[in-house]
Amino acid sequence: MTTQRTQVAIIGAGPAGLLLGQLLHRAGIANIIVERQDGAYILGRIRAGVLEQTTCDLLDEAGVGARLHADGLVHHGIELCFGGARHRIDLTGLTGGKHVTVYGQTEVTRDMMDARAAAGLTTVYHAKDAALHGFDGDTPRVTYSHAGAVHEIRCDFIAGCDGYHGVSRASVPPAALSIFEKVYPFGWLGVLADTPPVAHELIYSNHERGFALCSMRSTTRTRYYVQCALHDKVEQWSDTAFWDELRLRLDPQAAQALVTGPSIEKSIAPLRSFVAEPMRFGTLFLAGDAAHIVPPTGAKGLNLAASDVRFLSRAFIEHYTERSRAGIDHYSERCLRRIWKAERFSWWFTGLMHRFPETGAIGQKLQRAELDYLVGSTAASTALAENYVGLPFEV
Ligand code: FAS
Ligand code: PHB
Repeated sequence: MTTQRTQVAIIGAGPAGLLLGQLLHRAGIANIIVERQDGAYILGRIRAGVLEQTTCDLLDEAGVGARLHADGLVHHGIELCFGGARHRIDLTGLTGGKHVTVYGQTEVTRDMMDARAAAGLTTVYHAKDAALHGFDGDTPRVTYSHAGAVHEIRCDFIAGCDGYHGVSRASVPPAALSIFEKVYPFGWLGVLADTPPVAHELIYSNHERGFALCSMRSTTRTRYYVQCALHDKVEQWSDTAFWDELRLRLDPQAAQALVTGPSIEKSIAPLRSFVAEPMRFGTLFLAGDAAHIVPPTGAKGLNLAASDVRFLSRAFIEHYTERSRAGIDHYSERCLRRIWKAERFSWWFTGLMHRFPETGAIGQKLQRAELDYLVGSTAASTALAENYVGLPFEV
C-alpha cells in the first residue's frame, strides 16, 4: 500500500469537490481529490444551468470566473407560463438590482478541472472502493484502489463531496444521522439541443398536461424539460414525441417560435427533497449533494453546493491560519440554515408548477389561484424573486 499525506482529502470531483480544492489551494492548504469516475464522464453529466451571484463571486474568488464572465448570460427575469399566457417576473427590479447568470454546470466543472490541472494538483480519477477511516478522531485516513494497487491518504480532515450516492454519508453511523426526505411522484425528462432559445429568458410552465421548462446554455444551445411519469424510460421518448409534448405545454407564441432539432443529450432525473443532518462528524464534513438534494425547479442544487463550500473553505482556512475552530464547529448549523430555506423554496416552487394528479381538479384550481395572485402581487413576486436570485448569506 502506498501512503500519501495531505491536509484535506476530498472525495468527489464534482462541482463541490473541485471548488473546495481550488479555494483551499489558493489559501495554501494542501488537498487531494479522489474521484471514482473520469473527467470525461463527469463532463458528460448534463445538470444545472443557473448560477446565483454569490456562486459567481465564489468562482471569481477561486480564480475560475473568466469564461463565466465571457460566455455566461446575465438574466434579469424569468417568465411564468399558465392559462395560455406568459407573465414576466422582474428579478432585478424586485430585488434591488440582483440577477442570475445562465452558465452550465458542465462549463463550471470544466473551468475548475482546467485550473486544477494547470496548478498541478492531484486528482485521482478511476479511484475505486474509497473508504473513510478514523474520522471520529484526529487521524482520519482515506483508502482506495487504483491501477490494481491499494493506496492510503493520511490527512487532517475529509471533505465528503461525493454526491447523493457517495460513500461519505454512507460511512457515518446511521444513529448519528437524521434523514429528512420527500420523493416527488414524477421525474424531469431533459433534452439538450443545438437550437436557438425559444425566448430570451427562462420559461417555467404550469400546464394541465404537466410542467415544462425552457432553459438554455448559450444563444445556440438549449436545455428543455418536461415533467414525466416516474416510471418513464428515456427510450420511450423519441425526439419528436418530446418536442410535440413541449409545444403542447407552452403558450401559443412560444409554441410557434420553438425551434426543434436532434437531441444531443436526453435523460430522466427523479425529483426529491433530501437533507441529512448534521453535516459534520468529527473530522469528516459533508458538502453539496452528499448532504442534501433539492428538486431542480428552483435551480438551487449547484448553488447550495457552492454555499456549503464557501462555509467549509473558510472554516479550514480559519483553522490553519488563525488556529480557530469557530468555522469548523459552526459549519453544519450555518449550512443548514441556508439549506432549509432553499429546500423550502424548491419544494414550494415545485408544488406550484407541477401537475399532481392526486390533488384532483381542485388542486389545479388552487395552483391557478396562487399563480394569478403571484403575478398580480408585488409582495408575492418579490418573495419568488429574492429566493430565485439567492438569499443573502447570514454570516
Ligand atoms: P455531484 O454528484 O455533482 O458530484 C459528486 C462526485 O463524487 C461525482 O463526480 C461522483 O462520481 C463522485 N463520487 C461519488 N461516489 C464516489 C466514491 N465512492 N468515491 C469517489 N468519488 C465518488 N441542479 C440544478 O441547480 N439544476 C438542475 O437542473 C439540476 N439537474 C440535475 C440532474 C441530475 C440527474 C442530478 C443528479 C442533479 C441535478 N442537479 C441540478 C443538481 C446538481 O447540479 C448538483 O446539485 C450538483 O451536481 C452538486 O454537486 P456535488 O455536490 O459536487 O455532487
Ligand atoms: C437548466 O438550465 O438545466 C435549469 C435551469 C433552471 C432550473 C432547472 C434547470 O430551475
